[in-house]
Amino acid sequence: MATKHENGTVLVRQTQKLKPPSMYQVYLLNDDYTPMEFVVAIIQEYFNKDRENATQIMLMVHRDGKGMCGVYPKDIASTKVELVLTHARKAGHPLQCVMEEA
Ligand code: TYC
Repeated sequence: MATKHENGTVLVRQTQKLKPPSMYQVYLLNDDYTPMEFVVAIIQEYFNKDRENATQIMLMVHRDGKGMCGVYPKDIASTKVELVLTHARKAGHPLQCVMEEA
C-alpha cells in the first residue's frame, strides 16, 4: 500500500519480511571411550536435565549413536557445544557434540 503526500514523498508500507531466528538442535554423539557416568553429568550440567532424564538421553546416544539434548537459538547452541567440548577435552574424553538447524 502506497501513500502520496502533497510534498511529493511516497511512503510504501513494507510487508513483514523478518522470519523468527532459526533454532538449532544440539546432539551428543556416541563413542567407545567416554564413560557413561561422565556423559550423564554433562547432560545434567549443560542441558538442565535431571539425573533420570539425562540417563535416558545418554542410553539413547549409546544405543542409536546420536541423541538430542535440547533446542536453542544459534548463539546459545554454539556456546553449549563449545562448553561441552572444552569440558570433555579437559577430562581427556573424546565425546563429540554437534548442532544442526532444526
Ligand atoms: N558408549 C560409551 C560407553 O560405552 C558411553 C557413551 C554414551 C559415550 C554417550 C558417548 O555421547 C555418548 N562407555
